[in-house]
Amino acid sequence: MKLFVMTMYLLLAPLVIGIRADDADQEAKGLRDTLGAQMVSIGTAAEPNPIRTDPMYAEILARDFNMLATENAFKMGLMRPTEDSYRFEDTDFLVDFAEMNGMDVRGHTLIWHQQLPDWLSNGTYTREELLTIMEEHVTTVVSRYRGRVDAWDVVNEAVEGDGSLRQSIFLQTIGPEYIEYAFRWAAAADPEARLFYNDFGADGLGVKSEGVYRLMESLLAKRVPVHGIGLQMHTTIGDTPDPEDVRRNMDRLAQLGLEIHVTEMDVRLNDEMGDLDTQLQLQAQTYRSIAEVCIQHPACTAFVTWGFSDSNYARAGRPDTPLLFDANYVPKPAYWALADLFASPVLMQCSGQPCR
Ligand code: 9MR
Repeated sequence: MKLFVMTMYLLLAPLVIGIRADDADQEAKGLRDTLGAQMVSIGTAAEPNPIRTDPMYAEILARDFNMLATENAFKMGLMRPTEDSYRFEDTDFLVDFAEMNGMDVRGHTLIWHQQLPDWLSNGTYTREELLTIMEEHVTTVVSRYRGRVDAWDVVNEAVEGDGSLRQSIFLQTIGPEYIEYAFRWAAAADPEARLFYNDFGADGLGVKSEGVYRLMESLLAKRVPVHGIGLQMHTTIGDTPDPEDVRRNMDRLAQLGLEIHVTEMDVRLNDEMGDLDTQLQLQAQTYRSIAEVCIQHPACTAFVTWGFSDSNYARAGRPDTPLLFDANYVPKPAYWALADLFASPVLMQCSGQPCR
């Protein structure tokens, strides 16, 4: 028996080692280098603590991605312990890390109705007072990182599922103008930064994406400095937007002159869709099909996943397995699907148009 196993090992070893060598080459290279010629950034959301404490996390982050989206660190609830103070340790750390590793930064996010500090959500403010708080916040944060944060999610998730504006503290206290104020203050604080509106559930076509489109149209008609739109792309296998609808949505947003980022892609599994292997293959296909739409679209300049490891601790405690690496940082089929797509020579031809 032992002899049989040894013989089989010797016969198969070159094959096995050969496959591993290819995989190892890709892993050593990283997605960002494979994608290089496609002129699309490949990003992921990241947290400061895993970078500080887990060398493997930091290594993969810098090896595979050339854009770092701040998952939580810029949110007001973390940044503003009191009305008079700012906490910049984590954002400084993330921006430094990105710079040291040749990564662009997506600053997420300046104005959002969630993760607000208690002093703000429990306070009672007049319209003028809340405008002053917003102006001070946007101006202070954007000025501090002027020239270092490449793209800001200036306003996040301001539209409801039915396409109307969300009834947030900002809308109720200030009115719909809070959105344009935020963009104008951000532009004044860093005229070079790319300023984005970011939302979920508006990736393909439908009532919400129609509402988001109309919001963008009206902001641009008022010459509000909004440069881009973030399609978050939180999905579940079996319930993902049709890639052709995403393409059509990108087309109309691009016609408004907007740049497009896929900003928070993750793909949750669903046990109703088959055994684990089947689900992982569907997950891989979903990542690939959306990334392909982005790469092929002239206006889509970044493809960003919402974290990269399924490890609970690396994902701020969210118990899903929707990302490119498993909890032990082993690349999943989704990783290989992206690597294969990014290496595809066909896509590098830029579809007969000038390469971006
Ligand atoms: O990933 C973020 C998680 O760690 C936070 O607890 C959560 C708080 O609401 O926010 C998550 O990120 C969200 C992002 O900021 C905006 N779009 C939806 C994201 C996933 O929930």
